[in-house]
Amino acid sequence: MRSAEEAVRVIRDKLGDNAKVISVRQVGGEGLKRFISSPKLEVIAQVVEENEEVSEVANQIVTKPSINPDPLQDHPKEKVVTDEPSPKNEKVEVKEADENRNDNYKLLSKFGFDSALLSDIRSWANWSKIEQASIAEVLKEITVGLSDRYRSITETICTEKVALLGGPGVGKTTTLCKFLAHEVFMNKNLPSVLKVENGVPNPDDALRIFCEVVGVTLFRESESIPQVDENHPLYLDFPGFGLSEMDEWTGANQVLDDLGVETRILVVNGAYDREIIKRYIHSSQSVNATHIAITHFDEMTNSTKLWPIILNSNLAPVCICNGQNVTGDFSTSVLNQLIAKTFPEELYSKGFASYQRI
Ligand SMILES: Nc1nc2c(ncn2[C@@H]2O[C@H](COP(=O)(O)OP(=O)(O)O)[C@@H](O)[C@H]2O)c(=O)[nH]1
Ligand SMILES: [Mg+2]
Repeated sequence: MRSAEEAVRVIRDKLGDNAKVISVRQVGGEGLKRFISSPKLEVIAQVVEENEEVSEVANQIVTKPSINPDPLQDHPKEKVVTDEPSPKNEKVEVKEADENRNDNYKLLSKFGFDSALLSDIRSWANWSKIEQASIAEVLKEITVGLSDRYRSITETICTEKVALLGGPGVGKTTTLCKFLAHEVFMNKNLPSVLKVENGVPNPDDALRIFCEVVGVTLFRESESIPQVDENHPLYLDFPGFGLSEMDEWTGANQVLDDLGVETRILVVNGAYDREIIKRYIHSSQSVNATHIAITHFDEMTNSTKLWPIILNSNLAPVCICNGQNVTGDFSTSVLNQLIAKTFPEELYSKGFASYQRI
């Protein structure tokens, strides 16, 4: 694709008018490569579904209890809301008993809740309670359920030698710089960086400049790295590995074994499609990845897609990256970040409003 406009047109053709482009950026063609290869565009798009209907449904749900004419009626908050355009439809009352079920399921999926997460939640022991609960209850039960499950993931502390690994352009070097800033400014440590090429070119202009700015030495030869200890951690920057280039992953595994690097963080771009992320997680087994870092969280409308990925990856979540700013946009409170982006703002305020009326 030659231009952003062309990219948008191709996406519209492929995904329809509901596709929303969330980022377009030039990949490849850095430094000298610029002269020998034409730049490529990476486009991340999202298919937005029936947004207007979503807010309509939410409005219906919340306003119903307050206009309920019959205060004796059980659980006004369990009113049915279907896809039908007319909420005043008389038949609603009659259908209520049957159609309560799945209501919250429908509501959550309309709000862009990830389908894999929804089917996980459906298998929870308290699903029968959740599916008929008020919005406030739903938010609470799901938040508690997800937090409990998150806390049961075995947490592994990062060791003194940390490698950032993953596909090209996912934000490995940026994340590494965020760790460096954290080490230097927060932990008052003196880290160093080893840049590994291992047959694949790994341009480092930005990394070199950043290291200079924060006073960190950048090494290119593993022979020259100094003593590594708790206060002198080592961060390793790798080139990106292709999804199917298994020799790149296993090659890196060998390098990491030789250097005694235990913490092997798989960096994934959270805005990528779920299947691609899963394939990266799968490939990362060849490099014995131990942790996972999520980048481009700022470009995600919600975090629901990430829950099943994180809960089932067998990798310890280590950080969330929220943008390009290397001295900020970084959080190791992964649980908080995930929770804060699980429900759309709108649903929170609706939930809060309905909670106030109880
Ligand atoms: N919006 C956003 N951009 C990011 C984030 N992390 C990295 N980037 C950008 O993604 C691009 C590729 O990052 P880089 O660290 O060079 O990727 P690498 O090839 O994996 O080392 C750069 O333009 C970064 O500024 C993030 O969390 N959010
Ligand atoms: Mg890089």
